[in-house]
Amino acid sequence: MKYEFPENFLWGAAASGPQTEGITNKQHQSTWEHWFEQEPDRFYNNLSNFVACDTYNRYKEDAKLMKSINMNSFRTSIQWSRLIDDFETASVNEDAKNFYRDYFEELIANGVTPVINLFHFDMPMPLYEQYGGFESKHVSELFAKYAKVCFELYGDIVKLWTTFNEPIVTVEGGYFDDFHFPNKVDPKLGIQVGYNTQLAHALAVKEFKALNTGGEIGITVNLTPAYPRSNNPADLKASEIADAILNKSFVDPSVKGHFPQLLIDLLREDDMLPEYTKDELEIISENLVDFIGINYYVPQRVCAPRHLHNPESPWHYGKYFDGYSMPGSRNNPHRDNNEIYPKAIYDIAKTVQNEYGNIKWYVAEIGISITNEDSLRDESGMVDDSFRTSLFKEHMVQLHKAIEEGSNCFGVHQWTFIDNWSWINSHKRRYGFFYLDLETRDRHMKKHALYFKQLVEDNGFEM
Ligand code: IFM
Repeated sequence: MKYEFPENFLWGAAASGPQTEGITNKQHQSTWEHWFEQEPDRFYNNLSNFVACDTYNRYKEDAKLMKSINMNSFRTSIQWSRLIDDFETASVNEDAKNFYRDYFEELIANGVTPVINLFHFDMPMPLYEQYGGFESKHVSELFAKYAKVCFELYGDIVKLWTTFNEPIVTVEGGYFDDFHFPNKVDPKLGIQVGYNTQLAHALAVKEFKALNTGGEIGITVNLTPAYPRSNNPADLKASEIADAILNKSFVDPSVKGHFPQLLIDLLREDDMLPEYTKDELEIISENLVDFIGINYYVPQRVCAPRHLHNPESPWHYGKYFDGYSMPGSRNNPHRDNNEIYPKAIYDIAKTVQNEYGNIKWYVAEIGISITNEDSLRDESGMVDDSFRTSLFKEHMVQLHKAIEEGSNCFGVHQWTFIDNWSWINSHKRRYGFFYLDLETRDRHMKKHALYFKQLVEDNGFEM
């Protein structure tokens, strides 16, 4: 059967500034460079992002590589800590300004539409030192100023923008589960950070709409559909709560203009509501997105909590649900045995269609990780990641079915273009179309990239 996708479908890859650019000519640190200097042992094999893909120096070569595999679009992010010199006034660093313009123009010259994100976990360190980052609403306002500068500088050539990537991860990592700086276990503050992030998002959307540059703006969220273990009411309740907290918390306010009632009730009951004002809620409700980017990696199997929450422990949403490993599930031997469940893409598409007014959306990341790709080389030395190709196809079949049924999906970006540095996992897992040699930083095409090239040429595939 031939699976054909809509005309002008975006086919490409996603990455981010802090994971690719390296620190060449960067004035300010983000929290990531700072944290690495303080605690390098927290990062897999003690590898920093100081060089990463060295994109700052190699973006011209990279734009050609994108073209060579027919990518027609690419998401990366501007680094706040690179572009802005003075965060209060949002004054611009000239070198950074020219770098990003040249980078985006180079993409366009190679037939690649840029999708530009503004914050990918990378709080400028001076803003953390002075204000605690998004712990302060002043930083939400500074974010909107920075966003406005980006729209003014590049709005003529960038037509697709997103404000944040996976905003919930910063909250979980930084304030609940100790895998992002500032490594505070302070859930109430974390919830405030989440709320202030949503406010920053809405303020940025407001700036965007006021400027009227003619493009579209969205937010990128990581969705993990919550599947209950059974129809037992306790399991159903657990999955409903997991969904409200982990999936709807940022999507509902961005698309519908208000936070999910279940989330509000639960936080009120536990005395965990953030500080908010009526005016702020109005800003959130008035500044809605044009589209959503959705990152999908794994499903979430959920059951009722097995144990009572220890009242002496800090509050955690885990008191309402537990993760559950489904007997008989298919798992990825190349990545910590994570579950493989392509149908989740269909389920996500249907949720967007049925619960979010069939808003425009795209798969902003689909990531198929392989930990040890060096063991997969063929006689020519090319990484044979056919495993990635078959899984990719299975996910695309599900997406295709949803599109046939009316889902308003306009593209697919694979995470990622060239294997890149990924936070505390540094270079542990590889996801790219191109293999990154960590000694030379040279890029080598993998077999899946050839499949992708054909897929874009045909705007579909046979299976
Ligand atoms: O590297 C990350 C990315 O920054 C956000 N989504 C998941 C990727 C792989 O872990």
